[in-house]
Formats: sequence, C-alpha cells, structure tokens
Amino acid sequence: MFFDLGEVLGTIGAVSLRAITFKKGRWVALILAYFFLGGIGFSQKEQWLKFRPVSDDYGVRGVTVLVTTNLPVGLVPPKESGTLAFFRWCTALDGKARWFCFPIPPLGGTVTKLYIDKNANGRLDDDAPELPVRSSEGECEFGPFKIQLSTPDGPVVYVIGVVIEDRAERASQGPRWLPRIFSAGVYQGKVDFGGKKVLLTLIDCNANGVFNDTFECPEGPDMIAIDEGNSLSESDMNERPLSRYIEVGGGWYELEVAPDGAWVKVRKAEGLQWGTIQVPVGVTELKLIGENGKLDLRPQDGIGQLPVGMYEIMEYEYSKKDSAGVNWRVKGWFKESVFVRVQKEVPGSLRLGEPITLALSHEALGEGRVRFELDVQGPLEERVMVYRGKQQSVPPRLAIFSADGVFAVTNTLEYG
Ligand SMILES: [Ca+2]
Ligand SMILES: [Ca+2]
Repeated sequence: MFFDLGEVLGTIGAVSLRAITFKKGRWVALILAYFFLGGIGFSQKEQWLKFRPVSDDYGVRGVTVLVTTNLPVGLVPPKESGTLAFFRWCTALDGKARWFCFPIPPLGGTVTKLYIDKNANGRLDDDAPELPVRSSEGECEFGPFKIQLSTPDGPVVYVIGVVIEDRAERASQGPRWLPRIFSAGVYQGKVDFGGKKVLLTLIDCNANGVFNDTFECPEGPDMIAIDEGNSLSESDMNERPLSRYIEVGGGWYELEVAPDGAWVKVRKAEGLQWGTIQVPVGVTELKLIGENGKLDLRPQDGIGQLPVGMYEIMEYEYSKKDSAGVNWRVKGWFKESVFVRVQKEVPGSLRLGEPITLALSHEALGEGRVRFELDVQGPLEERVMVYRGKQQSVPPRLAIFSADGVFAVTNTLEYG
C-alpha cells in the first residue's frame, strides 16, 4: 500500500514486508530527491572509529551469490581435480571482482576447501586453500579473511567471512549451492553529536566493502546502530538503515560516513523542512523508517511532526478506555509495506488502531484434521495484538458443527 498524506495514491499487492522494503525502484523517488539536494557539505572533522571483528551470528546479513561450474573466462583455476564451483565477490572500494572456488564434494560430503583470489590477479593457482572453521550437515563456514584493497585513499583491509550452504535436499527448489559472503567486522566508536557522545556502529550490511550505502544503493542501505547509553545489550542497540539524517538526543544531524568505515563526520542538520502527520488521537507511538532516518514519533493529540520525506510505517501503539474505564491497548505491525509521503504544509491522515477485524482461514491437513487460523487485523490489514489492561485479550472460542449436527466441538484459539 502506498499513502500520500491526505489521499491514497494507490496500492500494491500482497508482498511480504521485508522482501520489498528497501528494493530498488521502490525508492526511486528517494534517489531523485537525494541528487536534487546535491552535495551536502560537511565542515566538521573526522571522528575516527575502530574496527571490531564480529562473527556471523552478529546478524544474518551479507550477500548471497550464485555458483557456476563453468570456468570463468580468463580465470586460472586452482590445481584441483574433480568438478569445481566458482563464485564472485565485487567491491566498489577498489572496483575489482574476486573469484572464489571450491571443489564440489560427493553427495553427503561437506565442502573442505575454499580458494580465494585475494590479490585479484585472475589466478587461483597462487592462492593457498582455506579450510572451514565450522562444518555441519548442510552448511560450512570459512574465514574471516583479510582482503587487501588499494583504494584512492590508500590501502584498506576489508574482512569477510563466507558461509556455503548445501541445499542438496532442497535442490529442486533452486540451486544446490548458496554461498553467502558477509562483512566479518564493524566499525565502532564514541561519536560526538552536538556534545552528546553515543556509541555508533557501522555495519556493511550488504557486504560490498563499502560502509556508506544509503537508500539509493541497489543492494539496499547499510545499517548503523546507535547506543545512547540505555541499551541493555548489543542486540538491543538501536539499529537502523543508514540515512541522510539521524536523530540523537532530540536533535537532528547529518552524518557522513567514510566509504571504508574508518570515520564519520557529524554536523547539525540545517534547513530541515518539517511536515505533519495526523493519526487517530489514541495513537501514542508511531515508528517509521525512511530516507531521513528512523523515527519514533509520539504524536500529541493525533499530530506528529517529522522531516519532509518518504517513510515506511513499521509499528504503532494505540490505546483507548472502554466505558468501564479499563484501558485497551493495540500494538500494530505491518506484513505489507505501507508508505507515507510527508509533504510540507500538507496535513493529512493515516487510519490506524480501529476498526479491528478478524479473518478466519482454514487448511485441511488430511486424515480428517483441519487447522484454523484467526488473523487479527487493523484498518490497513496490519497485524495487531490487543491488550486489556496489562493482559493480552482473551482469545476467542471457536465452535465447529457438522451440517447434520452429529459432530460438535468447541476449541479455544491460542496465540502464536
Ligand atoms: Ca591470486
Ligand atoms: Ca555496503
């Protein structure tokens, strides 16, 4: 769905939320806006960050690539017998592509060697094979590997890890081998935002070697995490896509990130244009992500102020008292992307919270068994959870009868 403040522009089909969130095309308008605004000058000094190695469980991210068993043109293979699989990793940091290669193991076996053309000379016969650091049925991990890159700003070391998934059992649904290359390090440090120091982490989410991809990158934006001192753990850190602006401690800043992640520059955002979003009065919290950054809005009397731009609505909270004075609370989140464009001096409205509808579906599982599912939905077909006071509302009961009345059963639906 696509909303313009004040009017509905049109709709898109039921596509899963994450799948289309940051895809190319969806953000064409953002790209144009970016170039239109042109180069934003940064006068502030570099604030240097430190490299910190991270393991793959820091977050499943990176780039999944396809393999070929055809020897790529111009590539000298390693001295190996048997069938070889090749895949490629490219980085904009030095503009080069590097080939990877592994001998395909017999069915049931795991990948035992990985060759990487680390020096990007088009030869794999001068690279020693790497051994897996973790190997299990269906998946093995290699690395981390340091890749030396020559960039216009001097030499840079980029660290990658590789996980090769063997999908032999599901090969009918796609390729058998799925290597994923991920950035095995982040850049982290205390960064000064107008006197307030926060722990900032740069994550090369799309593993292209560059840490400053924003929404206009076809592979999607990189991520930053912000800890203003109130995060309980790293996973709790306030992670968001890298965007033009960033809100820290109630102030808005522009952030420039070095391509290799080594430093950031911060300056107070000037000339930000503000717009208004109107929601039902009961909406107490509204979380959005867009070209301007991540926002946690707390609308007052149904009105929220935010920088002009395009946003995707992530979550909201809505509350209301019933006639007995009991507080009811609704938490909503979106399985389909809902976008809102905030324009200057064009107030509009977004319907959230009510009405809540129930959609019952069923699936025959065979052997006389049927599974029923009840979707609790808000006005934009978002998923909602309903709380009465502090308790989740009592799930409805479902009575099922056969047409002749012989069969009768009543079940209570369960959350989950
Ligand atoms: Ca080589
Ligand atoms: Ca990147």
